[in-house]
Amino acid sequence: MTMQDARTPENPSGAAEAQRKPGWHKGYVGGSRPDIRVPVRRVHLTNGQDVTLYDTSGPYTDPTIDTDVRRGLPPLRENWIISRGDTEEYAGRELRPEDDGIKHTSPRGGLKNLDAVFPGRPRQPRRARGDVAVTQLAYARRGDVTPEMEYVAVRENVSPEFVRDEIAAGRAVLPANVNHPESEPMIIGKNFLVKVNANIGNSAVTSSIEEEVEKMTWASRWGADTVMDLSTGRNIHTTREWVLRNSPVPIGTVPLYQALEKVDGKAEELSWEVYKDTVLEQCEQGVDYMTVHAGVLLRYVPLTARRKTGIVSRGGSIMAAWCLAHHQESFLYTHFEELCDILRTYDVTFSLGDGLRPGSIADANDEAQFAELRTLGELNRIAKARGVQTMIEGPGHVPMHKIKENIDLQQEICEEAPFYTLGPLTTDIAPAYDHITSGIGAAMIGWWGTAMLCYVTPKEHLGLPDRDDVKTGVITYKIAAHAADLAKGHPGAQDWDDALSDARFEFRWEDQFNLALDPDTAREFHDATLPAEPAKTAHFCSMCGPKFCSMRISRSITEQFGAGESLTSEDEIRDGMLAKSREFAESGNRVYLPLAD
Ligand code: IRN
Ligand code: FE2
Repeated sequence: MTMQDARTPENPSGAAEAQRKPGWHKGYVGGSRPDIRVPVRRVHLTNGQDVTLYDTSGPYTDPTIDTDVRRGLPPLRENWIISRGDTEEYAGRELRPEDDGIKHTSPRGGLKNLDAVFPGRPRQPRRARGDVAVTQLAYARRGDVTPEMEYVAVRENVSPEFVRDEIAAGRAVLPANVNHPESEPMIIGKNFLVKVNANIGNSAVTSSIEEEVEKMTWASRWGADTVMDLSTGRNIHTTREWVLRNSPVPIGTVPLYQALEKVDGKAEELSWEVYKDTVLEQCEQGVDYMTVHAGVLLRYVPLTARRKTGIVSRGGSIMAAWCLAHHQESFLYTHFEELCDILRTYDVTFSLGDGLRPGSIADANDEAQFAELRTLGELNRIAKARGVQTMIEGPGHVPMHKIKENIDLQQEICEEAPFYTLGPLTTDIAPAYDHITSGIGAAMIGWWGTAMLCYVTPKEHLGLPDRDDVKTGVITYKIAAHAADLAKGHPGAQDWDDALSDARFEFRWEDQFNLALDPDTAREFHDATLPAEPAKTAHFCSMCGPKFCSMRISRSITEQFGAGESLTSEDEIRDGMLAKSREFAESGNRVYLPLAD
């Protein structure tokens, strides 16, 4: 993107912004080989400096790449996957009408033209040659540094060997299905930047395929590091295909939801066969990680009976119903090893689901939740032994004083496997504001070691998020994640804050907007009270006006007494204030100050 190009990630068309210079452009940082080019966001400041930020927005913000949702993104990782020589193409599982949530009996059929599932380039699924692990975990344990590992090392500003060792230890995962070559490698682990996931998904009543693809690109544009497609109902297979082929971020799913569709929503009719078939379908499509609620055991279900809100996890309640109907341990638990052996031949990462997470403050950290956590610890060891990358989901509604205990236990029981947390929501009293009730918990748990935060939108408990809710959820969670990065002392995390603070202190309004997580809203709020263009260079904002602006006053004092000296004397401060007061009067009580340069 040139400096003249008005396209920005917030405004891909550039239409309305034609007059304004772009606040940032897409850049790339190279690796040891020409095909490792790590995207970054370079914010241009008016003082001539650049600030480089992590970028999740994918090729959509690179005007040199011609993106077309009907064709899909360029398969960035394809050569890396092929040249490892341990995978092969194969015919793949045959698609069936019910894959798209349409029953055999439906008079209108479904998936009528299978070629039309996705119009892009023809693609055959790929899997391991033989029953071996083609996972980043297996490579890391062998001592290999893959191009994917090097890519995330550049992204995170650490050494490739450090990335490899964290993956080998099971402390981090790099979700990268061999059938999702379009994805830009990223890493989830407590010794890396805290990541954010955004959920999308259609419902029976609303939302089209295009809308879901648009929600995915929208979420990654605002900083979502992964996206989960939680679609149910019609077009489920086709929607996922479009999302995957166009997604620069790893995609997660809950295969159980689709399996349930295939048995008409009757939990007791689920079986290992239906489930396994659905997992294979999604592995072949390229899903990078899957939530598996294998920790819900028959004997844990009664533990939820006296809870205030019982079982609130969708997957958890489906599995509890199955266990009770059959009076057996679930097929997810009894076939877990077989499931591992499937996932490792595609490099699909486990996200072991928290089916018994509390749904209210009253139920936090109870026996049901911790019993399941112990089982997840056991499953984590099995998955790791079979070469499958694994993270652990938690913990729902948890008040602030119980969060530390929760994550400490998870880290101990699951041998530091990445914790992937929903919130936690720290109070139940604010429906419509649960992005905030949960953002508080997310910041705390991120600080204490959560690797990825599952966003919560203002619509939580109330309805399906629309585009604005997705943005609000992502921004809220980026705040929590970054606050956690700062508290953890992640190297370089504070550079962003420092750049924004400098811009604020020096009254560089444009720089403040461009550095903001949400430049559009920051600019809009400012313009609502001070719409005139000169106000953006005026040395105050409308909050306290020219006279009482604390930044203005302390800046004047700094200028007067020199930045190095400490202002200990009250007299000096009062003198400074008096001088400024006189200066203001002498300048004719002028509201706008001319720019110094
Ligand atoms: C994350 C942590 N705990 C739960 N999650 C997310 O909740 C998970 O990643 C997935 O998006 C969703 C699964 O919800 P149920 O089926 O557990 O309610
Ligand atoms: Fe909830």
